[in-house]
Amino acid sequence: MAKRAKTIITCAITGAIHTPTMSDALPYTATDIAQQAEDAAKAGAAILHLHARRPHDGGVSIDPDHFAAFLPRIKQATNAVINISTGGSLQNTIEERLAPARRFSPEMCSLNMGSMNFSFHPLAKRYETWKFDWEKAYVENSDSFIFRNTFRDIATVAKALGDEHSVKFEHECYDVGHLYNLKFCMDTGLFKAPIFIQFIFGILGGIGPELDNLVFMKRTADRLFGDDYQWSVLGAGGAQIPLATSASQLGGNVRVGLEDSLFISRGKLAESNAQQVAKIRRIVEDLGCQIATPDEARDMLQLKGADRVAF
Ligand code: KMH
Ligand code: ZN
Repeated sequence: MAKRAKTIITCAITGAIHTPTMSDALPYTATDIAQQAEDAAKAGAAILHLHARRPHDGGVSIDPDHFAAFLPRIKQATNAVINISTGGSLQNTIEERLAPARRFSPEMCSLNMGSMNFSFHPLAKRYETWKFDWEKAYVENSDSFIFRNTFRDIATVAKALGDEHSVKFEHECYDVGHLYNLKFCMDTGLFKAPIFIQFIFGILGGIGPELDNLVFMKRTADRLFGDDYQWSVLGAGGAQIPLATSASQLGGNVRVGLEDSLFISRGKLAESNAQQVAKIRRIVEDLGCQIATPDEARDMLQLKGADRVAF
């Protein structure tokens, strides 16, 4: 029997969906983002997917200076692969969204593979009072968000980061059409194998979090990419741990973190990113798989190496 590859755990530390009112655990100061990232890496995350936040009120930020306040600290404290988001606040231009990765030249970046509705406005109904002024309108207005990722945007990111900085992408695919977008881009030479696909389930605007959909996405990717890809699963909210568990059993990698879910179990808020990493690690190991170290993840994804980043 072929030797099973190890499971890469990605942890997405803070993101652009949740707001400080929703959980005291959601980090937004540089110190808290760095500490939670370090703890998540110690718990077993090989890759840290990072957004920045405004330190005074937790607002979503793409200001490179806000990244500068935590990236070197994380690099000093861990060997984890740093993955910088190019999603931004879901509302920025592609040039704005590129700025942090252009400056810091990380080993990895997210790259969203299609334009879509991307909404979390139903969350607003759960809260009567809010910690900060911006939060309520941001969450409510997400019902008008179009997350723009045109073919030209994708090509711009591929050139600016892939060609010029040897960045490897976490190709975020929220629906089956995004796999075909990715295949088209591969056929036109934008990306080289092995690609790393993040199958995303449960975002309002994307495919739902049913196991059938995971199998369908995986089968479609197998057909389109053959052996030339690595894959991982991100389930939003309550789907996070169940879908990650299924993914690891099907030979895939997993993503957890407070960006995607604030919970550790049904109705119970997570205390930290590290708690979610520890939980999925325990499950993956109990079910007979081994987790990948950061260097093993570098090998599996053919990354350029931590010595070639600019922070
Ligand atoms: N929060 C995820 C569902 C990005 O950073 O580019 C999407 C995401 C996008 O991670
Ligand atoms: Zn993200």
